[in-house]
Amino acid sequence: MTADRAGRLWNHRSARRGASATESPPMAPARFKRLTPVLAAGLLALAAVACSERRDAAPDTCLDIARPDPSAPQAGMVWIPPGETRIGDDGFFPEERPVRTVHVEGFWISAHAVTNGEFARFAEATGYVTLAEREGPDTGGGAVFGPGLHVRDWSDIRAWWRFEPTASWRQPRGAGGGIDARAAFPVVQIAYEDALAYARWRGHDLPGEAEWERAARGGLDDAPYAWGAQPRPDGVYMANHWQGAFPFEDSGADGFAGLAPVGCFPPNGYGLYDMTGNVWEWTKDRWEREGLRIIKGGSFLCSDTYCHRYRPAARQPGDETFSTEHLGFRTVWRGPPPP
Ligand SMILES: [Ca+2]
Repeated sequence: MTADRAGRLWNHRSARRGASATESPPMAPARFKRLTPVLAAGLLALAAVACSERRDAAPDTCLDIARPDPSAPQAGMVWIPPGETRIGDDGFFPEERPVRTVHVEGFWISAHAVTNGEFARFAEATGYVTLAEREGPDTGGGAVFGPGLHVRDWSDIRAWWRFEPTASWRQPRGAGGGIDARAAFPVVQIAYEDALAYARWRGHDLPGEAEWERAARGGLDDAPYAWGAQPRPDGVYMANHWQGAFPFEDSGADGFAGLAPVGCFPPNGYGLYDMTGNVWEWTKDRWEREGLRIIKGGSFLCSDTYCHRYRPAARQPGDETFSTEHLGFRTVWRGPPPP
């Protein structure tokens, strides 16, 4: 069913109210589906060539990642102490305003986004099949990024996204694009219920927005970035985002043109990796409309000139039943504090 699914999923224009221009696909205009197959195939081919060339030079792994074990819910988790925390930012996009202060109880959160290797362990242990892998009128496939040759209308994301009926976490860019040698990369093409299923298998939950943002700030409540006031302190890239003219060319000046393995950039003040950039992450808090959840943190597609959402306060709506190649998740465990 993919034509109907694509049409419905790309037709959430009303949900854009309150959310400003984004590189993300869930709110795409309905006319996206009329993108011709020939043009789409051409754009995808160009993107695939560019990505394969760049990935050869990038590392396959940056962290030692423990095998996930439901009997050890604390493994791989970092304690975030209880306290007051700032939520939001007045300096960027309307949906992040106003800044407010909230109290967050202590909790544990994954040091990094859930990886392909971890999700594979879950799928093997449980036989779980994700929404993108299921055949049906409301399931199957996901959104794939493919840079356009030109952009006439910056509110029309058809120039850089297309619906790919064969995309799933096992092949995030569709048929022919598997995850061999990508066990340490964040799992993507994950719908909300897929993320929740993994979390529950581990005895975990998904974070609320306030929990996620408190964790992402790493103790720097007054800073726009997870590491401080400047996007690139001393010229150093602190997160995987986009450099170059979006959506035409990602120069990969930060070391990665496209997705990076988890943990390749410095951790924040709490010891958490990639809270911003690399992949957006699901939270369990609802957006303003039924069927949408808040996603946080920006992705490898965030450019300073167009999106600039590799920041703790950044937030967008994500369709619960949809998946993309720039959206993953991490889990929380609301167990006892460390001794
Ligand atoms: Ca990058």
